[in-house]
Amino acid sequence: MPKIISAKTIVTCPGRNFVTLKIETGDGVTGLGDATLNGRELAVESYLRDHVVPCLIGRDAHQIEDIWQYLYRGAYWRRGPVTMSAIAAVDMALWDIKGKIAGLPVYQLLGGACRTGVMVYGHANGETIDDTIAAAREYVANGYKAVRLQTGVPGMSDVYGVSKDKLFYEPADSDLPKETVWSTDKYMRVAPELFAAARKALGWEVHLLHDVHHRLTPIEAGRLGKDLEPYRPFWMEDATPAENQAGFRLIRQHTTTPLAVGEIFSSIWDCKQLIEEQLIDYIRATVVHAGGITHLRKIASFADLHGVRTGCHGATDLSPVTMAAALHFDLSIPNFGIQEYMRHTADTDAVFPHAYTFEGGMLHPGEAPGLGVEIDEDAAARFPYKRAYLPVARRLDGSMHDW
Ligand code: EZ4
Ligand code: CO
Repeated sequence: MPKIISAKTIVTCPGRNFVTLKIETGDGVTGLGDATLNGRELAVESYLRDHVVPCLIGRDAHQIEDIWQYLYRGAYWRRGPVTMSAIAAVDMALWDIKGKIAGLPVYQLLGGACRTGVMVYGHANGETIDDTIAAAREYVANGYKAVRLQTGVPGMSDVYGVSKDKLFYEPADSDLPKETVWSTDKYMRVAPELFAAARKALGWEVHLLHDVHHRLTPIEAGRLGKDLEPYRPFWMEDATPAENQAGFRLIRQHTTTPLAVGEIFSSIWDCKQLIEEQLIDYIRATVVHAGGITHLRKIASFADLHGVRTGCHGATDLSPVTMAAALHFDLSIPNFGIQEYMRHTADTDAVFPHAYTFEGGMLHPGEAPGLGVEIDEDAAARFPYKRAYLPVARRLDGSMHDW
């Protein structure tokens, strides 16, 4: 058996922080897992280093499901983003090892390809509607079939999804959480204007998406969904926080705009009701934050039974290791919907050389055995950890809102 003889964490900041787990077997086969939890990176790193790695030594790397169960049930303290990101990292690394030993890309181990490639969407953003549309045109010119649109809101200085550097939007950009101001009224007026202008300028062939980023109440989300309906968005994302899954019933009663949610979910229990009652159309749970490939497959199978498709989170805080794992998963499941794709910086790509490729609006994980991603540890060491937080949002009267 391929016995696990060592495992270590690697923290690096090639433009942003990443936590990576590297597992090695007695035969010298190595596997990588991403454990990055934006703004709380070191909590997961400690969880792995101090509490998980000692339990892995000597185990059979082939026993992916058993090790998953061991870490999930064995902790006693179940679920939550820290635990599930740590388990995810182990899971990814073990799939990577299994693929390398088999000489097969991971998607082959998951049942083989169900499609020729994975449709992705890019992020177009700008301070004004015109700037956003200009950015979207660039994506379309580069072959993208789907583009997410976010725009500045007049009277608000910082808006989620809008950045000065259009190519590499990175919200975790300050040493302590930046304080931003939020006005639901102003936002609710601009978003439909953006979509009206975008359809006029870009036509109807391209899929257009929008991320509300947890800012609305269910009835407000119903209103916005209705206002966006004439422009046929591919989805409205994270319209309202989803701790209360029943809240989505209210949105559903008011709009036919497709709903996506779940980038912050850590297990199937965060979306069981949403899926069972068909309150959403796309589940956004990801490999790194929802317990790895092993657990995400369960979520996807459950979703498939209820006509819900996947739309995995794929922002820059998910490392190339997660991106590769997501692509193997996306390629292999029947109910794939779309994959988010924010390009990483050149420094990040240099630290994580990878086999996945982009062509004609589609990503493909490549044919390298395992996940098809490596880590250049010398390069990683040149970029030490740098504390970075996501912003917070306050309403005009100073009270806290959801960022
Ligand atoms: O704000 O990943 O859809 N993408 C997003 C992201 C999230 C970040 C938080 O870490 O909502 O931009
Ligand atoms: Co989002």
